[in-house]
Amino acid sequence: MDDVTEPNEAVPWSLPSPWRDTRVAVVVPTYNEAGNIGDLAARVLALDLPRLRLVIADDDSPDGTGDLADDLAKQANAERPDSMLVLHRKVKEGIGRAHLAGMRQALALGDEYVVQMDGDLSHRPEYIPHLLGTILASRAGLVIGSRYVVGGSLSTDWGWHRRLLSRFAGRYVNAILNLSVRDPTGGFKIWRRDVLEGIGLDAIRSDGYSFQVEMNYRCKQLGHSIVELPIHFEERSTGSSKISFAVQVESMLTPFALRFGARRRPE
Ligand SMILES: Nc1nc2c(ncn2[C@@H]2O[C@H](COP(=O)(O)OP(=O)(O)OP(=O)(O)O)[C@@H](O)[C@H]2O)c(=O)[nH]1
Ligand SMILES: [Mg+2]
Repeated sequence: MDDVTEPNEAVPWSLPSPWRDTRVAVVVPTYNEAGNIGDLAARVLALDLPRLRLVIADDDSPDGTGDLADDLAKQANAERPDSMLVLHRKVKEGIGRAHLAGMRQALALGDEYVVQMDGDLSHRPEYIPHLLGTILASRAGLVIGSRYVVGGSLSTDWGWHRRLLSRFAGRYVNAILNLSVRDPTGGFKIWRRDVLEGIGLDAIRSDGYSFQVEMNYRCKQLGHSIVELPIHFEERSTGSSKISFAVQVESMLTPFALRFGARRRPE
């Protein structure tokens, strides 16, 4: 199927009660996102979800993202207590480790659903109520904001080589792990708390982007269903990508390790 290139609507839904009162954490790992964090926090906290908590997991960004996030959290918490939290991690350990730290914190605080999203505004915050409504309605273990289901789309700024690579990565992962998910590498997701507890976050090995795939695989192994919701994926407008060569190698090897190697777990 060809990519659909028109952005679909991202009108923030107002969910009906009691859904809008769900305790939901939105975990965002950041490394040098000073140009994005203000807009991101404002858009997340403007959603009509009074019990939403924004959790930033910053790895001591040299551009001061962590300090900016602290200021934003101070303001946010003055308006609505406990609405924003910043984790300051000492070392840059990869997006996977940062997500895990944020998820652990959310679970410890009693949040019932956990959203994970990037901090570069590629993932439109306005889709969060759509993700929450979908997981509540479907009782899936995981809902993925998907670029590759009907109605999903990619920024037209993505060149053909990037589209090809992303499609190849998805096919590669599905071929090895049989996930039957159209966007297995996507990073805009919502989890049910009990599924994260069942997976056991301490057992997750991925540091980088293969975290997404490892988590999907564990979810499926536990017998939970995965639902995909179409999203439009934006190109980042400020800051730069953090994908290193080591992270790309990890992404290539992880599906094998999960299926055949050291990370195999009984079905
Ligand atoms: N805390 C933390 N966050 C990270 C790390 N690496 C990446 N991130 C964040 O993870 C999110 C996704 O990273 P990006 O660099 O945008 O990677 P990407 O979206 O896969 O690639 P692009 O499409 O090129 O932007 C962003 O919010 C980054 O700031 C890391 O080592 N630690
Ligand atoms: Mg990005």
